[in-house]
Amino acid sequence: MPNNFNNKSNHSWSFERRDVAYYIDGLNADNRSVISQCISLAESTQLEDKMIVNDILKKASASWIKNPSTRIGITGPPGVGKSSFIELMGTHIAEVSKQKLAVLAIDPSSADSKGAILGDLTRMEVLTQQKNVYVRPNANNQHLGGLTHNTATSILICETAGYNITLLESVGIGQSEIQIQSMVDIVILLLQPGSGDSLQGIKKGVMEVADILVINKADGDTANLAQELGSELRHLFPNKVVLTHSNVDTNANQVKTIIEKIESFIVNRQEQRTLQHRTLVRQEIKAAILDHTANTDYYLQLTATEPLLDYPSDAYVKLRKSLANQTI
Ligand SMILES: Nc1nc2c(ncn2[C@@H]2O[C@H](COP(=O)(O)OP(=O)(O)OP(=O)(O)O)[C@@H](O)[C@H]2O)c(=O)[nH]1
Ligand SMILES: [Mg+2]
Repeated sequence: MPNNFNNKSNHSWSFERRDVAYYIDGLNADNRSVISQCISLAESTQLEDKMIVNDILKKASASWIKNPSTRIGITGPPGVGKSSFIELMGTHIAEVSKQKLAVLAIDPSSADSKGAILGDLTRMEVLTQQKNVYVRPNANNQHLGGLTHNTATSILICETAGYNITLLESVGIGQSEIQIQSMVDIVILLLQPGSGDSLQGIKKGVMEVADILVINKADGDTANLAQELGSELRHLFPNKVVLTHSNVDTNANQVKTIIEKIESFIVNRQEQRTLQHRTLVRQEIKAAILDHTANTDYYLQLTATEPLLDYPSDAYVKLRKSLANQTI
């Protein structure tokens, strides 16, 4: 039954809120529209929406606990070839393994062009036609830096619907506060030769976080440069897997090798996930405070009874005090 909530949301989505059973049935039936609706609810900043998602995950916990997906993060600078790589690797996984694959991609062009949702859908043309693949092309909801605290919830929603491999695209690491390594089992960093800033532009810490370094565009004019960068990185990071690869030249395509490496990496996920859980919960706490203060116009509340003192940190102290008086 549709609920009569006031459908006011910071994010634009245009369907009615339904009861939890509707969403759970849809997820169990792998209904793509319902998966997308659930992810939109997860991305909302409205408490009512978050409560529905919470309820879905609680009631359907048996599904996602039983079906933890292998979570693979694909990151790298803009234009390096992440979406094209996901198209290739995802299609290979979907065809060969017949596993259910969820792709949560970032389409940076969506922020400035109306037809942008089609952008990544065209880049992932073959992949989106696979029956066992779900693609969410604008998984960041146009959030600068790529990931939000909601992405982890979106992964759980896909797992509830039976998706057992998740590919997560993010634009760069170290740029946004929400780090890809807090929500995946393995990080693949794509780099590009010949851009001049290939090494300088990427902080060493970012390299450390990556499990596999892939130098993309090892084809045509950039083939030699890619090999050179590969040698340099192997020298700098002797314990990392460093591979050169091309999305367009089949002779330089290393997708199969990369998949083998991924499989050999993922041994004990549980320990890592326990650590990630702590990070994710901290991110949720921060986001809850931000959303609450934004949605309730906290400034007005703070100043309703007495004016703020002339120094802005008074707002901080008042908020902290009011939180300290709350019970959970
Ligand atoms: N020569 C060559 N071009 C490639 C390769 N992979 C991708 N490209 C091209 O590089 C451009 C960017 O590719 P995308 O796959 O959209 O890159 P991306 O990293 O997802 O880009 P953003 O999402 O915008 O950060 C496109 O024009 C691709 O055709 C490759 O292996 N070799
Ligand atoms: Mg992309």
